[in-house]
Amino acid sequence: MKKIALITGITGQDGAYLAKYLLERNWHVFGAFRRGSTFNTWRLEKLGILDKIELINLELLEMTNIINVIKKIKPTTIYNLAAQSFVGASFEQPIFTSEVNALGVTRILEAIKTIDPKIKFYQASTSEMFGNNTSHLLDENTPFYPKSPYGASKLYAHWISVNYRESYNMFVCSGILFNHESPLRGDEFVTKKIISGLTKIKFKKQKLLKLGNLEAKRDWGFAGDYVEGMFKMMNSEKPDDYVLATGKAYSVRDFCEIAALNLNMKIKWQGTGEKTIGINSVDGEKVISIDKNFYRPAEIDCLRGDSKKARNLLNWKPKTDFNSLVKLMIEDEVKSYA
Ligand code: NAP
Ligand code: G4F
Repeated sequence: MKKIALITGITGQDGAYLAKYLLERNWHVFGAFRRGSTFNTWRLEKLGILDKIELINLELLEMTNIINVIKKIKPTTIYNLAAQSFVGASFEQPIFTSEVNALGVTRILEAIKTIDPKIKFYQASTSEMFGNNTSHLLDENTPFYPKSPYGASKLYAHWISVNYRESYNMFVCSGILFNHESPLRGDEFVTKKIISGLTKIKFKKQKLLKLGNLEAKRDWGFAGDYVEGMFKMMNSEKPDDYVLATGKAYSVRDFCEIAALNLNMKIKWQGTGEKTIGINSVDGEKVISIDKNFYRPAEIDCLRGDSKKARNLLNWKPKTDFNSLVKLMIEDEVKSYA
């Protein structure tokens, strides 16, 4: 009999990659999406899996909806990937972010406990929970100190997940994932914004790319590698929490430089702080400037993870390094201009 997975957040980056991964392993996949005026299917179409998934409406703010969906489809495993996932927006909408990201998780856990506590549950936790803990590589034992409403909401979700595992003996894993990117990344996130902006500039469709803090460093991996880690957690013997990361951190400035090189552009920087500009030294045009609107009220300077627990216990490791990630994102972006 086929195993049944319910993925919340099916219209997002990770939802699409995870669905593809599970379908390739013969899982029956239900994809949950929230009702809106339009249904955003481009990622599922791009991966060629839209017609292979059973789609179902699920809103994390609605307890009854969650209960009915679980009763109806009787999943063996639920991957909770749905969230208000944009850190910047969480400063503008902290209450909505908490309702979805924090209480949404409690709603699902309560529904599982009531309907069938044997249903396995994966929670999409995040390196944002660590906050500005820059002194060393971050792992499962590092204390948390979130610096955004998003990070705080995810920290609640992480602890409530641990709590249900320990209190009710439920199979609950929390994957503490560092930034992971891909051609399916949402337009607002900095990697996709840089790739899309510089490509448009290269093809003369845009003049200038405006960014915020160039010095922030992130541990950027490829989303396709990370969904494999989620699957391995959920199919290991014992439920637990795992960090998934590459162990290397690069700045937003580095990302711009490497992306530009992949487009045969070369960024030369001038000025400092808000006055920084990036010139394409190939033609002398100004292509990058700073816009303070993209600064955050609180920033995390550097996130770099240590995934040795996942490497040792799950035999997971990232296959795509930073340069390959930037290259594959550029190659995909350029296709739309060919
Ligand atoms: P994403 O592309 O922003 O996708 C988020 C998904 O959640 C979308 O399908 C969105 O639906 C859905 N959603 C939002 N609010 C909802 C609600 N109230 N009810 C039901 N669905 C809702 O995010 P992602 O990059 O795939 O990330 C997946 C998960 O991993 C998220 O929980 C994120 O916080 C977490 N995470 C991501 C990273 C990363 O680097 N990507 C790292 C650590 C953790 P719409 O399409 O309708 O907006
Ligand atoms: O791409 P970002 O918006 O990602 P951020 O904030 O690190 O969050 C992502 O990763 C988390 C895991 O650590 C996830 F949990 C979360 O859901 C999301 O997927 O910003 C990365 C860095 C930040 O320091 C930001 O201040 O880039 C800096 N940045 C500089 N200029 C910018 C910009 N970020 C955005 N989005 N836009 C800019 O123009």
